[in-house]
Amino acid sequence: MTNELQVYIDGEYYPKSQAKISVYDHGFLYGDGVFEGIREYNGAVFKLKEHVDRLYRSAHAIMLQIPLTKQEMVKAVVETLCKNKMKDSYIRLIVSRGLGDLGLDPRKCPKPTVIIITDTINIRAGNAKETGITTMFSWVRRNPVDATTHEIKSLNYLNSILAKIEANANGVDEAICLEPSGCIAEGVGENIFIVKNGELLTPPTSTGALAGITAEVVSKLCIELGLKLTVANLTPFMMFTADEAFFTGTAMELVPIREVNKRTIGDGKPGPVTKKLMVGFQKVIEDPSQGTKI
Ligand code: PXG
Repeated sequence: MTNELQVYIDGEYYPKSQAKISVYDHGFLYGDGVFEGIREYNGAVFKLKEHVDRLYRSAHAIMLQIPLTKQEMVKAVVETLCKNKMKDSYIRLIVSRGLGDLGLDPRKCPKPTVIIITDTINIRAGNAKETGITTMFSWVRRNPVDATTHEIKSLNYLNSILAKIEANANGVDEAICLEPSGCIAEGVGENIFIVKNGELLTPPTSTGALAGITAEVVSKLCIELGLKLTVANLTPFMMFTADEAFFTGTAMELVPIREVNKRTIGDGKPGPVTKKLMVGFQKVIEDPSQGTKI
């Protein structure tokens, strides 16, 4: 039990094996809560402010009052990382509605539960960055924007999980989710970009996609590198006939897509625009000024 990772729950630290919450927590009973996934690179938390801001926006949208100020949340994240002596980690912030009874009424939950996990994540196949990954359009449509939209980073991820199950069942690396009218929204936990004639295209958040922080980094990189990026509705046909495509996300980082529903994208190899952005992205994450030093 020595050297076990310590998990923050409501201001106290518990060893990973003892870090538990009540079965009456509405995060567990109803998926009522919000979360963030953040990376720490070489002792600096990447875009911590942006992730904390998004956490509070998600909470605001579900009328959940986080019992810490943003500054206190940042301090708690840094303290948890220091306690675990971590330099490269994956940080999971979770704020659930908290302990209640078996009725779904959030008013039954007087105090939200705040959890900070600092661990590692690996969702990519070993050589995904070199070879690219295979994908498929899932039959599971993204929830409409006037339902449990993925614009909110909520604890309701069954929509993404159903799509992921479909990819797994078909022996494909990742699923792509379409929005109700059939345009492309995003991956299960990644934003998506395509390249056509040297220019980039990505879907708007009105497809119910999350406004990704990695996608934002990539759009800034496009400006720096003089690449044209347009936010536009993308049809499955546009994806089939793209020259290049890639996913962005905190966990996935920037990963080329080489196939969609058995159609090869471009020549099936990471293309020049994707490669250029991957090099640029690596530089950004290695730049300590982009992160919060712990
Ligand atoms: N779309 C959705 C639905 C997400 O959940 C992204 C896009 C990418 O956003 P960022 O800000 O990370 O660039 C996400 C991110 C996990 C996990 O298991 C969570 C995400 C991605 C991958 C894994 O914690 N969410």
